[in-house]
Amino acid sequence: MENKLREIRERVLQNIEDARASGNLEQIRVGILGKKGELTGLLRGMGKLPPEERPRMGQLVNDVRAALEARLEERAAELREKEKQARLEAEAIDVTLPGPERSAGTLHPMNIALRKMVEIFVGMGYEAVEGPEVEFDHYNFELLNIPKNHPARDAQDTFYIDDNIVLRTHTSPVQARIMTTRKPPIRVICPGRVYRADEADATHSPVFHQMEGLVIDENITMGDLKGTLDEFARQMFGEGIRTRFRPSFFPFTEPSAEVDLTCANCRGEGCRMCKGTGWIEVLGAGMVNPRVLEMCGIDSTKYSGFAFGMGVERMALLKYNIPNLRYLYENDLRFLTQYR
Ligand code: 2NM
Repeated sequence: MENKLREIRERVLQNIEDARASGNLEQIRVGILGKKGELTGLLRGMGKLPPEERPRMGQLVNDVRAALEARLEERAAELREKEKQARLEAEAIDVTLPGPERSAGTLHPMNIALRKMVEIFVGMGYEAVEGPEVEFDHYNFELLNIPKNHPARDAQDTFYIDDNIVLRTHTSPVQARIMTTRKPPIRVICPGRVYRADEADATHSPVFHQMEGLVIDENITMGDLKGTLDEFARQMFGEGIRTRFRPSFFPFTEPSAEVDLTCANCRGEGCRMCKGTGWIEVLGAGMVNPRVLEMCGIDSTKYSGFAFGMGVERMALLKYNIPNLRYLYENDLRFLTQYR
C-alpha cells in the first residue's frame, strides 16, 4: 500500500505539472480526492489492514492528500494568473492608435463666395434681408418699372405660377418690399435664389443665386456707388483690382451701368479668360430710377439711391478660377472638398 501511495503521489504530482488549464486541475482533484477518488478509495480499504498498521497508513494517506491539495492549490493559482495575463493581453487596447476618421464636410464654394460677399457689405454697414422666392408680379416687375408687355416678362424667360405670381427672376422684389415698408436711410443687401427659364450650360442655370444691394438716402450719388463697388472688388478679389463702369440700360435704374473688374487671372494684361481685354463683366448697377422710388412711396425730390446686382455663382467661378458652372451643381466631392 505504501508503494501504491507513492505511485499515486508521483503520478498525480506529474499530472498537476502537466495541466495546462485551471479547469483540468479540478478534474484531477475530483479523480483523486473526490468521493469516488483514488485516495478516498484507499482510505476506505484501510479496514482490511491489520489494526496496528492503520494509524501509520492513515497518517501516510493524509500526508499524501495534504501534499496533493497544497500542490493543486499552488498550481491553480499559477494557472489562473497565467490565464488572466493571456486574457489581458488578448483584450489589450492601444489607446494611442488614432480614432476613426470623421469627415466634417465643407461649405459649397458658392456658399463660401456668398458668405464672403455678405461679410464685406455687412462690414460696410448693410443689413442682409431675405424675401419670398414665389413672388407677386407686382413686386417682381411692376414696382421695378417693368410694365405689362415688357420683354423681360416674357414667359420664355420667366416661370409663371399664374397670371399674377412668378418664381422671382431677381432679388430686386425684396428691395421693392423694403422700399414700400421702410423710410430712408435704407442700406440693404438681398442675397438669394432666383429663377430664369434658361437652358443649363457652362454659364447658365434655371436656378442660381443673386446678391443685390440698395442704398437710399439724401444726396446719394454715382460716386458713392463707384466707391462702394471699388471697395467690394478689393475685399473680394484683392488689392489692385479696379472697376470700370460702362453705360447700360435697366428699367429700374437711370443712369445704368455694366461694371467690369480687372481680370483677376491676368491682372489686366489680357488673357483667354477676359478675351484679351483685361476686364471681366461681373455686375449691373445704377441710380435707382425716380419712377421706382415714387411707385414705392419714396419722395424722389428728397431722396436718391443706388442699386447693384451680381450673380453669386459667377463670383465663385471668378474667385476660384472654375471654368464651368456645372462643377458647382454636380456635387462631386473631389471638387467640392477643394474649397474652404
Ligand atoms: C441689378 C442691376 C441694377 C437693382 C435695382 C433695384 C431696386 F429695387 F432698387 F430697384 N434692386 N436691384 C439692380 C440695379 C439690380 O442687377 C444686375
